[in-house]
Amino acid sequence: MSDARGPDPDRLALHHGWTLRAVPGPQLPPEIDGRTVPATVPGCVHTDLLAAGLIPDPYLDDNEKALTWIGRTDWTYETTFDRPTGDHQRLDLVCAGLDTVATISLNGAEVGRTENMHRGYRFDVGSLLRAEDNTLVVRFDSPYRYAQAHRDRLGDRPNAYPEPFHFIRKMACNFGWDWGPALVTAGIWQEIGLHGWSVARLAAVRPLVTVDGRTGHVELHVEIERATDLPLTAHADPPLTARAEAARATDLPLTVRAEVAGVTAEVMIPAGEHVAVLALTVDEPELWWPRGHGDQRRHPLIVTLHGPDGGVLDDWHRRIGFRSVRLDTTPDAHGAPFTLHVNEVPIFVRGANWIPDDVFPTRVTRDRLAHRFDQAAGANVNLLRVWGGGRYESDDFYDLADERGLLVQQDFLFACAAYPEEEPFAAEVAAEAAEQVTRLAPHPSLVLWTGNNENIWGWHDWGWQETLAGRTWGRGYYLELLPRIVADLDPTRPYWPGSPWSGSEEIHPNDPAYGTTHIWDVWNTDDYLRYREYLPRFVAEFGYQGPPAYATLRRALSDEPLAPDSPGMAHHQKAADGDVKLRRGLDAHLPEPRDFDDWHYLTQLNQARAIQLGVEHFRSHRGRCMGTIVWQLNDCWPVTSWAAIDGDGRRKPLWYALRRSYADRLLTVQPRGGGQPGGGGQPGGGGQPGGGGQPGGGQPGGGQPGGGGLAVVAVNDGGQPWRASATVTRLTLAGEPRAKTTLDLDVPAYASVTWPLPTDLARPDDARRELLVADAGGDRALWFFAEDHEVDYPAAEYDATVEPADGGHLVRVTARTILRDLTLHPDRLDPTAEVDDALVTLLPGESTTFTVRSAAPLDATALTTHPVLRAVNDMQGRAPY
Ligand code: BMA
Repeated sequence: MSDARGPDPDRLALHHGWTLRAVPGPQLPPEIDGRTVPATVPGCVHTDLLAAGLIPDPYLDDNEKALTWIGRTDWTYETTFDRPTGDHQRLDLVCAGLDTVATISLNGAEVGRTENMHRGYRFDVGSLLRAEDNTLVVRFDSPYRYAQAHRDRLGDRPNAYPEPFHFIRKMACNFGWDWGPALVTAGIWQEIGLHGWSVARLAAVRPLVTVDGRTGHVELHVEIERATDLPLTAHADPPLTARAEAARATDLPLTVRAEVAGVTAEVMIPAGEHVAVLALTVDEPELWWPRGHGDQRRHPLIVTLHGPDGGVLDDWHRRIGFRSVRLDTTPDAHGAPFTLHVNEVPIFVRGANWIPDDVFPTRVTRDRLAHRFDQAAGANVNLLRVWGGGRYESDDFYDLADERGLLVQQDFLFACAAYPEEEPFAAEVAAEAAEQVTRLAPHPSLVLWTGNNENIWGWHDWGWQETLAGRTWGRGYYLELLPRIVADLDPTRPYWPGSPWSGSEEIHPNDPAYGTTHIWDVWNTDDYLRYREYLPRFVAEFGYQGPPAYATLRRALSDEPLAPDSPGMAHHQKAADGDVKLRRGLDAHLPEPRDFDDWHYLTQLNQARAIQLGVEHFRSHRGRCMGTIVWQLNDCWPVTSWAAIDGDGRRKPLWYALRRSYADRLLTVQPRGGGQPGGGGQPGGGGQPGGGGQPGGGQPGGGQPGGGGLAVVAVNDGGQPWRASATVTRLTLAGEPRAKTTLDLDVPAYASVTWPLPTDLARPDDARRELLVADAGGDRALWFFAEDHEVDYPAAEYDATVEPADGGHLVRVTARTILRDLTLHPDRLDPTAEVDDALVTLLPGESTTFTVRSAAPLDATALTTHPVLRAVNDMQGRAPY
């Protein structure tokens, strides 16, 4: 639970002996009716039923469809326990998280009711406990019934999906999303237990950490609860007022002490008072830096509460980091930037959007998060945005982010809908926000709060205003309540009302020239070359779909054979017209697939190409643009989606493309000169991109503006200058040079430099048979003058050898012809197999070595041939299907 501090004699976890049963109802399948099953706490109904063998795995085939009754059922959890020994003035039942509409009863007496998954609850239950055999029951009402009742009472509000997720304070994507199944959970989803205490306890500790020059400051806000305070529940005896009077008379003065980095502070809380503020000043503390900018030094902060005799009543420990954070949005000649400064250093954000890593949150262990974070860091990501349709991420999540120097942007939990501001929602949102801002305050990784995901944009552009006819939609949350809570409780962190948001209600919320922008026309309606028409200040979302790894599909789907439209594939594609959009992308760029294997390789490749093109374009405008957050890092189940890491945790080709395009040092060839942004300012007026520069979509030329030139751009997001001699060569596909130049790269730390190329390099003699290669001491950039389906590729020819290596194999491929985007899919042979690189383009005569790790030895021939080893031009000369 959020206030748990390790083994503690005063705390008793209530995680054992739970059972679960459904409240009878007509929707129940016969095998469930009347059954009581063992329950895991923390956990949820779905995982308990699965463990009991009563439901099929919701992630396989279309099992999801048969399980909708679960969210429409009421459920009862029950356990028994003995009263803990020890002499406490108060015994509280502490529930760190209940999902969602819960009635808690102890020995038949109602203790409380809750209706917000995103809050923790504490109930004074001492007077209800007996020595032995206490019965604790938590009943969960159907989230649908609750949400629909509020919807009917308040009037419907528009949203992105036909589900009532905006009428309940519960993880929105639980009701399904365009990458997620509708599996509406219930359960005790976080820790639950008893807390015995006397005199007083630390109710909230909120360190506000700032750095001023070389001095670190901790302004520590402490709130206490006294055993004599008014109880939270109504079963008090004697009556409340009499008890309160008696309490004030017996209150004691208390002391709070704090220590950090060798500095201590102490303050007295007089009788009857509940709050204290302590100031700790640390000279020249070692700082916490985001990864890529320095070390992640953390300092233990210890807070203790003492009674009049000096004895410790309660304590609190966290590791904080000294760092400053500032968001620069000062208007400039181009609009208004969105530049994050940490320790007064402007950071180019190389981000990824984060969704819940599993539909069932208790499966997301600390180890799993650590692995996912290593994958994020491995792709050179430096920021995760916790998207507003999920959850306020866990203490483990934030601790691991602190440890690894991953910056975190946390959305308040509102996504893709008009949210009611009437009660009970206004009070729930206020309480939830205050609790979460307090809980997350100690974490240096948290650098930005955002009001919502796409709701202000939706209000502007998605026809909501007519439908709403004046009803509330959340504006008061995003522009009044939440900024007030952040300013009151944690003014050290910036707040931004929405993603996207332009900084003012006068400016379209998705205007790329102001603040943050989401670019979705590329995926939904246009080609990915259109990324080049944008010159945004900060891209908070842009994404392109691809299917998961083959082994992931094979585990999840029993389709025989697999086809893009086979039943399981279709069920695990949740995006509107997803397959049509995938196909549109293939047609614009790649050869026609002949079978499922081609389709799988090419759609994954196209996803990687699209995002790499976007990232390289945005980074090449470093300065004007100061961040990209790709949609999305991860998945919550096996699905075709925008993710770089699929629902089984496997890296898709996009992951390798991100690693390359998010590297500290990026060498890229970009169109420059002629109608693209950079020459003439923002595409489109009034926030609607599209009117401006026109790099021809789909025409040969790989997006090169007609008649425009090319430039080499070197982007250096590392802390050292980048000095290298670079060669740029125009050559035939057979490797014969046609023109060549050399450049002396000298790129300062955290900067970029652009070199326009002379015409003899920028203009091919034959666009279908040539490419450009820029090389700078191992960093390489390629430019093809035509789309792949137009390039006159030779059929792929290569030599390959396989050698055993520690825990796997080394696969060495030597190209006899050009090999375009050579990729190994060893998971096709063994689901444990992984490879260290992908999307490698070799010129004739060049070699590369892939390191494959796998639990079992792999067949050498299979490993070096179709469909495991693929290149775009291995399809040359074969008929489409
Ligand atoms: C954005 C996100 C998500 C969605 C994604 C893909 O709108 O905020 O809501 O899943 O696009 O459509």
